[in-house]
Amino acid sequence: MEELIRYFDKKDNVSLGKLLKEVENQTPLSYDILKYSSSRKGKAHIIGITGPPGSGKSTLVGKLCNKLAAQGLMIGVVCVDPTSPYTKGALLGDRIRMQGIAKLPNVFIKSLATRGNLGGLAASTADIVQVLDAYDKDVILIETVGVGQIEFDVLEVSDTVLLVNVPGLGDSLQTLKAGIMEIADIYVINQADRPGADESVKDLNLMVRESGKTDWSPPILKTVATQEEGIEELINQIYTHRSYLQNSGLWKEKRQTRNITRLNSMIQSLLSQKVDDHINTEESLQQKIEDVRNGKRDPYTISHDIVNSLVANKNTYQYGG
Ligand SMILES: Nc1nc2c(ncn2[C@@H]2O[C@H](COP(=O)(O)OP(=O)(O)OP(=O)(O)O)[C@@H](O)[C@H]2O)c(=O)[nH]1
Ligand SMILES: [Mg+2]
Repeated sequence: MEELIRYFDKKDNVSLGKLLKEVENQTPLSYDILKYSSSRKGKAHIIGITGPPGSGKSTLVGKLCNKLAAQGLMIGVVCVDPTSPYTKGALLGDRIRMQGIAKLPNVFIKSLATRGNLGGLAASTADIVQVLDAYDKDVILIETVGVGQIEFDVLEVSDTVLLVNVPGLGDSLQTLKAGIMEIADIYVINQADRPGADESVKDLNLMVRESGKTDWSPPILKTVATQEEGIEELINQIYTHRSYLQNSGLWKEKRQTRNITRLNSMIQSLLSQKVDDHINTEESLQQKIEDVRNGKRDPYTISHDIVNSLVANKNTYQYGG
């Protein structure tokens, strides 16, 4: 543990990289890293950036990083690379790197692969963000493509969600999952140098006003990421949203909710591990399981039997961690 704490205190990108690698690979050490990092209350503003492939998320992240880094902020970037058949996302991290931000000393970039499992990444993204937060980052930017469950999981860990679209919304809106519209706190029409940007802003305005239920009315901004146009205004709106969260109490509430979500998911995973161990070691269960396999007994009854026998054995299955 002392050595871990030293790593945390070093505050350099090499040590941070090592800690994150352990967490990403879920090594035995990752448990201690997460335990310790959750005890260090971070201050990071967590920003999720989502939207259809090619809308300019990485370019925007690069420009945001440049400006925020120039303000002296410590920044963490997480690129979620969905190795899904829908996207060519394996290059996300590289594209951000190409924006030149990897050279900035106060910007740290972490690419995460999904191991081909939609949604399977969720816990790990939250873990990575937690470690970055504990490592005193001021801002954490998470880029994810607008596809499937991963996106919702990633956005759940975000304080502020940016939805990046391109002009010609009619088409791109259809590629977005239902529900994603309501998650966004700031709408960006990027590539506003292309025709139709104003119409898209109008269309979005209608949609957003229809679904508006909270005190926050999401702004709709135009940007040309490649030309660095509209980035200042975007940063202003990000800060405005942060103030809104803090003043309304939502900032605190989101963190409390995440703590409970984490508690629940840890309980689930510990329990499921216990059940697996129990099934593998309890001789008396093997015949019952075989009977379920052969259709002689039903899984409804036997699942209860297994859980009941685990509970009856609870003293021999205490958790030592
Ligand atoms: N014309 C124009 N092109 C842009 C703008 N912003 C980004 N691009 C270009 O659009 C392409 C895609 O940009 P990325 O930043 O990689 O988009 P992305 O959303 O990260 O893409 P994925 O990660 O693949 O989903 C690149 O060729 C960019 O140079 C813009 O404002 N105007
Ligand atoms: Mg990208």
